[in-house]
Amino acid sequence: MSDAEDVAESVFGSSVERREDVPLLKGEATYTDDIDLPEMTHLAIRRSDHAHARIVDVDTSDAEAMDDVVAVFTGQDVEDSGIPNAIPTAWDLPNLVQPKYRILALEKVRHEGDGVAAVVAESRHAARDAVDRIDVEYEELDHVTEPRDAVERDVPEVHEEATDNVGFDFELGDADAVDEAFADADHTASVDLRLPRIIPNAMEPRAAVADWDATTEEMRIWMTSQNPHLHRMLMAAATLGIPENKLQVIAPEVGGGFGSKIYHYPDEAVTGWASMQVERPVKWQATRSESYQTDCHGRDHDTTAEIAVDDDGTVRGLRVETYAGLGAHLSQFGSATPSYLYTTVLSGQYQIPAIHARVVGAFTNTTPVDAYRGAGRAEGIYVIERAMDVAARELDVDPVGLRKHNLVPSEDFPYESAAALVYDSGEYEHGMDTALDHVDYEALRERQAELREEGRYIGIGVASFVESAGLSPSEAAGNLGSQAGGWESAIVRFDSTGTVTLFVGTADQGQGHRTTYAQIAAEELGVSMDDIEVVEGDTDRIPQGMGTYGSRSASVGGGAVARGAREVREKARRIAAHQLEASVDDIEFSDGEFHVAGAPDRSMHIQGIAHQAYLGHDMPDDMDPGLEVTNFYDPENFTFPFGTHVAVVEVDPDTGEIDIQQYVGVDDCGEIINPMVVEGQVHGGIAQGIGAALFEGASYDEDGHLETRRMDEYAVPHSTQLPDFETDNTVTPSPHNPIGVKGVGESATIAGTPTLVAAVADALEPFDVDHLDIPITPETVWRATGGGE
Ligand code: MCN
Repeated sequence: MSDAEDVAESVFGSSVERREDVPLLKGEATYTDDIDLPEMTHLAIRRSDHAHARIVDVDTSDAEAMDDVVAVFTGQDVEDSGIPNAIPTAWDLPNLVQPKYRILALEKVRHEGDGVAAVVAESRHAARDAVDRIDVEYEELDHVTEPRDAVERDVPEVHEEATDNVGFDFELGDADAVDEAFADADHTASVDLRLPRIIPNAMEPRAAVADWDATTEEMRIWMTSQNPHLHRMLMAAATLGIPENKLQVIAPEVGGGFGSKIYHYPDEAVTGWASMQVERPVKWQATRSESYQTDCHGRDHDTTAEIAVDDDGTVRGLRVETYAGLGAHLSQFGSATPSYLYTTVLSGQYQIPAIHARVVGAFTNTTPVDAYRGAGRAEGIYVIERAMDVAARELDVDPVGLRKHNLVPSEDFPYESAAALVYDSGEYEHGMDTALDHVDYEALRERQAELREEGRYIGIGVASFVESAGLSPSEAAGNLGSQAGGWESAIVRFDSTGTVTLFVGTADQGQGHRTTYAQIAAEELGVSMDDIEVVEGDTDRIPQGMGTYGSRSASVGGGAVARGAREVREKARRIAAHQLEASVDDIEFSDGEFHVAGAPDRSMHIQGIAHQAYLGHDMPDDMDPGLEVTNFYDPENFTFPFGTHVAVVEVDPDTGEIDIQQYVGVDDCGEIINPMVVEGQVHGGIAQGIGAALFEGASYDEDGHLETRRMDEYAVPHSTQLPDFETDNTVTPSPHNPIGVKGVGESATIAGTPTLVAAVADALEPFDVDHLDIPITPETVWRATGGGE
């Protein structure tokens, strides 16, 4: 992978232990809630108890009179302060309806949890007590929580601007070609799919600490952020109106994000605004229930998928119609996720000549929907994988055989799909065979048949995926309406004593960047990892960045680190040539040492060159002192990780219980920086994929109240409910990435859900069940097999 020549023992590619773990495990890491500032106050937010209502009056007098209350603010106070007060979307679509989204509600609340007022008090408890004493008078309005109902039924509009609650109506592909394929094909099959809302459940609920300096008019804000620079930009330009160069955003240790900490929520902006009003530091820390109610939810798709296939198994076309819930407000990626990220992966690993998808984004009186691990890609792969399984049933053929018949062959890469992506590289059949070998697929099918004779039902689920990871080439994103770039920046800085600091614009929430970035630089520079520090998550220390989401850090952030390190190495090579009085072409590099070809004793170590570079006494004529490079890496394409996962389950039709007997995940993320980190990512991903398949799902009651508002009401899988995972990798490097890597952070979540659903549906084939909606609980299975009849 590397340009570094002759590195004795490769650091890149080895399972170096995560350096971040010791402080995390010992409780020594600093999270946002650990920040305590002199004179700090605490903020709590009064949230709407109604799904949809007009605000008649907000009486704050009782709250204001309480001990320790510093101030109480309403949406009107925010509006009157003259800040821009408008949370924007990060992605424009043709005809996207963008209603104004204020940081505290004015006139109307549109979902349970909308912020109506805020209290600043001397303590967290005083703030929370006072919030309950704010008297809000509402005039209740009818509401809607289901995306399809929001558009098709005669229900009230969430926003006056969005007729029939349509936020956007998006199409991709060639409808005529699909009609023709369906008219010509030997068979068609269809499946209705409901993907419920997923609550992201990061271990650390969201939090912010804002410190406004009224003298200098500078704001420093610590927050649980996956993308501090994006948050800085949005607070500067769209919500608070503080110039970007007077605003510092720091993401200290962040305890998980899973997509939920990308979004610029109102609450962090309210915290900042409140600090400006009271001219003291303000802390806000969400409770778990508050997080359930206000952290963006994921998924919420209601889909009909149709597939056309010939007798010999050739897939001719795919037609998809989806109603995607946007929630009550447009989040930053609420528009892009169900449109571009979703529809463009609908071809999966297969050659499908004709694809057409229509997505209607619907406003509903619910928590806004944004990214959740696998965002858009998980929903798209779920559709194509379920469609392949129902097509196999229609043809009465083995689902693996059908898949193999349609895989994109290795020699066809780069492959342009009918869903507008160009896949960079893939060895799909090899990946699939590797997974099938792990379970001995043929033998397993025989065992399944034998067990069925005995009245036992095992199911074998196989799902393959390809994912557009590494968001994204800036130009492509710009052409599609993105308001942000897709590059990443890294500063690679040698100090004068030879230690190295990497300043990278991504922001770790548990992925292990401090280890893996150091591995990349150690490999490129031939310097010990012990001499390399990694800095992320502070907009004053790292001037520019795009953040961590879309499995982009290894490929885009890592690409910037590698390119920056190579540039630094080349500068050092020229200094070495100058000081060793040799030509640059004669200078060889090995294990951190530059030496003159054929004269190994004439050498200088890169760390010694760093010292020389900062002395500046003896530099080449045209060269400035110092040894530091800033690299902006803008990839030419996404990377396309892929893989095949297999699950074996046994289902008890009498009790509905599902026993996962075996789970195999074979992933290909190109070159692997750290196999142990990758395995950890895959384990977590599978757990979340299985969680969505069998356990998780947010629901609203008929009054529009979130029913799943606490951890004992929302089933996150326990480790005891999950099997041991068998994981393996194939390695197909990305040809355009500087270090050949592809992303891995979301892969297994994308694969896990269709794999499990396929396994349960396969087990229930004798009961004529070809699909069950998720989460598939024992009750779902019991009913599907005739229980209760
Ligand atoms: N890696 C590697 N070799 C590769 C690819 C990746 O060693 N070929 C390593 C990377 O260096 C990094 C980790 O694997 O340490 C994940 O890399 P990548 O796929 O680039 O993903 P990101 O670091 O950009 O993380 C984002 C991704 C997403 S989108 C979600 S959602 C998610 C995930 O990561 N949320 C997580 N994994 C998570 N893990 C934890 N612990 N917490 C979250 O909130």
